[in-house]
Amino acid sequence: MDIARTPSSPDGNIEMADAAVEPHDPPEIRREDYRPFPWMVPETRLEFDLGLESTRVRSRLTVARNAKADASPTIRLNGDGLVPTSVKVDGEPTRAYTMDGDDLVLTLPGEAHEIAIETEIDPSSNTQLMGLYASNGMLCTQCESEGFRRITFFPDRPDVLSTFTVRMSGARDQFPILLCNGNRTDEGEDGDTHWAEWHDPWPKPSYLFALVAGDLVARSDSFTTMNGREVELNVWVRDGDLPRTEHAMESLKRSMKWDEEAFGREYDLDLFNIVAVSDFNMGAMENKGLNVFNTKYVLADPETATDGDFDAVEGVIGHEYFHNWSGNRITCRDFFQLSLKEGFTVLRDQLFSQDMGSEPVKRIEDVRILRLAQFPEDSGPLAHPIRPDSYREISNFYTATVYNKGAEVIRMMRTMAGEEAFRKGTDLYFDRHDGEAATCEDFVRSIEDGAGLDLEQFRLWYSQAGTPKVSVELTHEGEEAVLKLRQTVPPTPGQPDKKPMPIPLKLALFDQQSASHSGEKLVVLDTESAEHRFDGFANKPVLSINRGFSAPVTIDRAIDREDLVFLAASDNDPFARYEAMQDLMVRHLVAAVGGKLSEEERNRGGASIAEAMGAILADPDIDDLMRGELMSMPSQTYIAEQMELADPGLIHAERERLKALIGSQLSEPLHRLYERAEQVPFSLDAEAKGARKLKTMVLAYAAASDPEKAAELAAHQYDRADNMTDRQGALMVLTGLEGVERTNKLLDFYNRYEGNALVIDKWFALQASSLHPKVVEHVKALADHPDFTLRNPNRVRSLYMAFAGNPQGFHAASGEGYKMIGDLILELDPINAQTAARFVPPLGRWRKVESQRAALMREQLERIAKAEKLSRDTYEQVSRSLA
Ligand code: 0A1
Ligand code: ZN
Repeated sequence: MDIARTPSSPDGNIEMADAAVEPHDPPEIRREDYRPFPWMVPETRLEFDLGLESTRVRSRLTVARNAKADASPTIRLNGDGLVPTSVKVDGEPTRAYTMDGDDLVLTLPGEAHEIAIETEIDPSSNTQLMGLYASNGMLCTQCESEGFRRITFFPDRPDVLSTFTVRMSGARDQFPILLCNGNRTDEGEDGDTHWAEWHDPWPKPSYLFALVAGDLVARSDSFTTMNGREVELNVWVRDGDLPRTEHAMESLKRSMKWDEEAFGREYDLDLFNIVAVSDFNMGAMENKGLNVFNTKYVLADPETATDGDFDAVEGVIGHEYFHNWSGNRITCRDFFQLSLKEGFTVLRDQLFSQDMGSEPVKRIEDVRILRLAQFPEDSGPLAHPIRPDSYREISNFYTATVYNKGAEVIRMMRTMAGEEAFRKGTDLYFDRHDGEAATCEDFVRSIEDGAGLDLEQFRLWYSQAGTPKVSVELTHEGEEAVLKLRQTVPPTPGQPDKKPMPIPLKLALFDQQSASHSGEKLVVLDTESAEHRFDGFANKPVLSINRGFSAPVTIDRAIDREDLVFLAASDNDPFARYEAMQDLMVRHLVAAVGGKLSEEERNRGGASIAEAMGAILADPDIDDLMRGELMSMPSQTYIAEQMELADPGLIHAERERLKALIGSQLSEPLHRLYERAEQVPFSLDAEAKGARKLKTMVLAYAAASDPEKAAELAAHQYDRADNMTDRQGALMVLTGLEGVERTNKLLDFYNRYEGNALVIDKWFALQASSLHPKVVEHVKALADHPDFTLRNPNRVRSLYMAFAGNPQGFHAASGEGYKMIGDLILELDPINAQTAARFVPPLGRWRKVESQRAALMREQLERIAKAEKLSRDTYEQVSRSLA
């Protein structure tokens, strides 16, 4: 087997012990091998002659020896698939360089030199969407993590910071808009071509470089910063998309204001540009002063975007903007420190969204994402600490662990310090490390010093993988409540033994009669086991623990069902109420799937869950957005996580059965709720959003209990919808049902939105994630649809990621679902390795699945591993999944 990319020195900042490596075994890069780069690059000048098929790049780097590094006469400039057409040192052409794999290595005699290199690239054939590529006739870049080396030779590592000046020229009619980082300093025309010169005054690593050239139009606005700096804001899109940019612009202004208020961070250029592109591997990218976004996170209007889409746009705009400080002003020393910028920035975007909308609902959503994406990662073959120790391909480490668990880890520091002290810690961090390429350790030390917190043992959260489990037991003796806690951190690949970690648990002890408690407490469990005594309880209180999800752990609590019902109805912490409802359902489902309940017990258990939910439907003190959360059932993935070995077919069947039981027992109040919600006119305020959430929730329960009635209601909702939330919700339910309305509405939806790529993505995703028993056949047919293409990551994800997350299809007992994903990975790998590798983890969970399916999943991994050529991305994920 061969690999598509050369293995030598995939990351220049870590010196390789041995460059001659087997091509089918790409080298492992280790964090502990970090060495500072021997050279500094104070100035970088780039000139681009732009063309879709051929772009010429001339670079001029001033380099000087780095006194803080071991001296070396050679300088390694990373490249990826580049051929130098000219190399000069101090103005003199030279042939005295060597190619080491894809890298260009020069020997430099003096203390400081100028290196000039020319390359020529073909953006139109760049299907990996890394480096400079063409998308819909425009040119754009993606450089994180190692894309800059596909544009020109450079020390492509985050600890080499340089000041960039860029001149770009191209055909005026083809590329009327020319954008780059920083400020535009000059522009001009030369016949049919025009040019622009840009200068970014802030030194930055190459991964933050960006360039965009194309036929774009902007929504423009301005923002005045807290110190009176006037900033020009633009959201650039293709003609026709302009009406859908208002929400993005408003979100940007809210982000700028919020970062000043919440973290004291002010924007530092006179211009901030956002560009939307339709071919993009991820969500968006924080390039200095020129954020590049997937269209999915920019374009939104009520007709084509759901409430969830609106929230996502706001969150991602915030996330990228917040990177200007947590990521750009302070960047990462190496990519092992990725969580330094990503974990912190996710926390910042979560807090922003909490402040813009409903705090408890946002918290529940974030915990749901963590459980859906990160918990399975942490309990599987790809588990890694938030600061990994090694990698073969860094693109594989843009994970839920680095991002979402990383955010939870910093959130715990905030919880332990308190908000005010935490802010002192972040102020100190921004102050101390401004302009540097920092480490996670730098961050922790700043919080320690600024907040006055001892985080010595807490650092284990950065080095140990795996989700800790906390066993909880509450007993009552005399007037005392005794709380016994015990933690275990499960073994993960390469980490068989773990040390106890500090786990901050917010808790309250409820008096059942008065449904009140005498104040929330914070207990930090930092030993394997601990006991806490609480005085003054004549009767045994009810324990509410891990309130607000204060720690990213699983709680195994010995608690009566009645107490859970009490908490679901009466806890004053909305998250704890949600958790109690989830717990009630998870316990029931795990017992039912495990064959531990008789028919009668299953019905009785289901009936009592429905009763608890009935109380939630009737509670006048909850808003509808929260009600929707309390009504939602635990995901199939989360239920499977609670079991040693999961049978996806059985879990699905039991979950549907419980849904049907709730739907029929609560049919009347659910329909009353629906009728009430139907009266609320469209708006983007919380009340109307809550009403829309309830309507689709009711339809989903009805679809399980009374499919005919549900189809009728859903068809009606679809027809009278004046917004995408209602229309998509109705179509989601119909897509899972049999019948003529399914066909009609799917056809109508397609015809209505043909040509709108983001909505057609929804059309694919709805069918691929549907509960319909023939979903496998549907997805096969959709793969042959003329609108399907492997070249567009959004389209690939809308069909196949939706399918891989659909237990009905992916886990079909025949193994067909696994084979479809296996086929996809093999076909996509040479086109877009990064996206292909993201489909490996679903197959990698085979160890947690019953033996017959597990064998079929493994078979696909083995088939992929045997492929003649495989990217480093896919190779790493497959080999780790099989190990
Ligand atoms: N730093 C970005 C994520 C990102 C990473 C890699 C990319 O390459 C395809 C693109 C974006 C963020 O956290 O938003
Ligand atoms: Zn980020």
